[in-house]
Amino acid sequence: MVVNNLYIAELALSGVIIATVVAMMLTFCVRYRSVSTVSRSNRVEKTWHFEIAWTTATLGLFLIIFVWGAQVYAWLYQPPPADEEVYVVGKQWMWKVEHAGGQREINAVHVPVDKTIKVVMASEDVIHSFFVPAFRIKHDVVPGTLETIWFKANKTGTFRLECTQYCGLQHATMQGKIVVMNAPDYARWLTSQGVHESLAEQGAELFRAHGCSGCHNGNSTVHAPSLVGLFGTLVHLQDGSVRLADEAYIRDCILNPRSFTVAGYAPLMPDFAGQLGEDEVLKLTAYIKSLGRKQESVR
Ligand code: HEC
Ligand SMILES: [Cu+2]
Repeated sequence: MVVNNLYIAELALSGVIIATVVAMMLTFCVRYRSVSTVSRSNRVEKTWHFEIAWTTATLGLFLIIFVWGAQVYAWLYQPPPADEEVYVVGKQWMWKVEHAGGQREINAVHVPVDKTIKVVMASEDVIHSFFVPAFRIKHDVVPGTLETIWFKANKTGTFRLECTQYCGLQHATMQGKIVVMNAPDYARWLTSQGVHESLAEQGAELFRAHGCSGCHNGNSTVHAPSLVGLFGTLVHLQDGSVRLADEAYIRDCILNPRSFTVAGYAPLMPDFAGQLGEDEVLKLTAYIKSLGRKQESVR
């Protein structure tokens, strides 16, 4: 495994260095102890050549580790295209999990084996951290943003999920499990949950209930952008910058619309902070994602 190799290499390198230093220390302690009679003449003067050589050698070694580590980091934090998405909201002191099909669970995440799973995470209160030791993934869940992480489990079983950010009195009990199942078992599990509405459908209802549709579907009096096909495109903002319309962007549009305006529109988007919880925002996001591709004529 990618992370393990790096870890073992670092451990081995540190081991070699510690062993060398300790071995030399012990040898010299014994050899030159005060009662020993070995010759102390013939002292070696330190030379610049030697200093420079060992400094560059160790620097080189550690730079290799650095570049390697940076590569692993980039790999970990750039999710490949996901087969499945799971939405996780951390709150004191539990993990609330929702699947795209609308299935909900608490402190457990059921996923299929050998599939790339993208986890979209939000916090309702304080900083939590989503840690699955067996998968070598850990990511802070910070209030006010959406974080994503991914994994691909290559065997079935149950793995521990922990919160590793001290988040209050019951932090130690904020534990859960990741249940990795084979495809048929997973399909059976999904249907056994008895859900009638997918996340996107629930989002569509919120979209009507909170009046979003009043402005955002074509025939309204307010000039608001169509959200059809918005997801995954680049949005030009009034201040000239460009943002990728991902989960975090949509969240900002809903909860923090005052901080930016879409180019070509008046800043009329109301602020929904305090009215919509993180899981509702995730549902709206799922709905907006489900809206398919934008036709060029809409804008
Ligand atoms: C009063 C009308 C109005 C309502 C209600 C409204 N919006 Fe908006 N929305 C706008 C306008 C105008 C913009 C573009 C200007 C801006 O960014 O402020 C916008 C921008 C957006 C964008 C960014 C679109 C893009 O092309 O990048 C998203 C996403 C969005 N709104 C989602 C929502 C959701 C979800 C709701 C309901 C919870 C909602 N809006 C309710 C008027 C509205
Ligand atoms: Cu926590």
